[in-house]
Amino acid sequence: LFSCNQSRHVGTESKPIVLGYSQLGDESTWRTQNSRSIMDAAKRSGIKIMFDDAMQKTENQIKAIRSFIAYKVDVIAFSPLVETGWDTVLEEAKTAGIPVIIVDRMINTTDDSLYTCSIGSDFDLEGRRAGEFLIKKFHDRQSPVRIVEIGGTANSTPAIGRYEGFRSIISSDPKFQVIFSEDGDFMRSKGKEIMQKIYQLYDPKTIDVLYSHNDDMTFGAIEVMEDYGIRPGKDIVIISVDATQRIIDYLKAGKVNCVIECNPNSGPLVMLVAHKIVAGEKVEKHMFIEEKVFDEYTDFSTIADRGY
Ligand code: GYE
Repeated sequence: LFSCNQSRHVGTESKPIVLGYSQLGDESTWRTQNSRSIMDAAKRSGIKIMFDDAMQKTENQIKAIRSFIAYKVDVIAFSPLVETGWDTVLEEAKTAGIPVIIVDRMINTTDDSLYTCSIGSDFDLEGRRAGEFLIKKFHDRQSPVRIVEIGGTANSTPAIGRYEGFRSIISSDPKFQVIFSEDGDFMRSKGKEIMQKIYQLYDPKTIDVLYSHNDDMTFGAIEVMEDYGIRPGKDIVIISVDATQRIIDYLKAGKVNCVIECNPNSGPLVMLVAHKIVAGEKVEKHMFIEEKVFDEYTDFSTIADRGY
């Protein structure tokens, strides 16, 4: 059922920590890197990891967490697909006395005692940053700015934060009009499908901005633009989230205008926190990962290689 790394004895610990990790899927370049970061960091810090890929299904995540409980792992970590539906299984973990780390996305619960801590990004801030770029970019524009949005997985924390944070900024000026918004599940194929749908609904030349919740969907949408003879980054302003190497290449080539970084390399922090929890040390309840913005105003020579 699970892929396991080699167990190793480190320092004074007699037995390696066993960490059950439920990953939500492998829907994007970001996710592939995130899984790699977690596996690598586990190996490096001598943690034995039981890793399960839930293939974008909450039921599979719940099943995996239940097997971790049955196996009596030392720590459970998981990246929840959507925000709701976790209370029952987390109560089971709590009853079994197994600490839980929530990684990347968050859960929505009224009972904070169901998890030890969370490690992830500030998605609302990412959305606000996308909005701030538009304020700057269209500073001198009087006429309406027509925006289409391709969102992430419905009810997932990044989709909610990127949607709401963005609107909290652009709502300050009525010239910004989101004329279309649909969830593309963070997948390239859906980004492509949705962009095709948009171009059937609206004249491509009348759309000023694409705001896409991740790079994979952006690439799918760009394929459609090129089919229609629309020059990405020139005829239409593009904002993308994640900052994978390929999108940075597009930014440098002027095909994308703004990239909001979302950092997938949480592995080392997750392992550090797992070690602390097992050692009985106190950890912060919510830990946020630092992120940047890369846009057409950035000095490109300052952008380091992304590595994924
Ligand atoms: O932005 C997207 C991935 O949860 C932050 O999920 C993550 C998001 C990321 O599929 O590419």
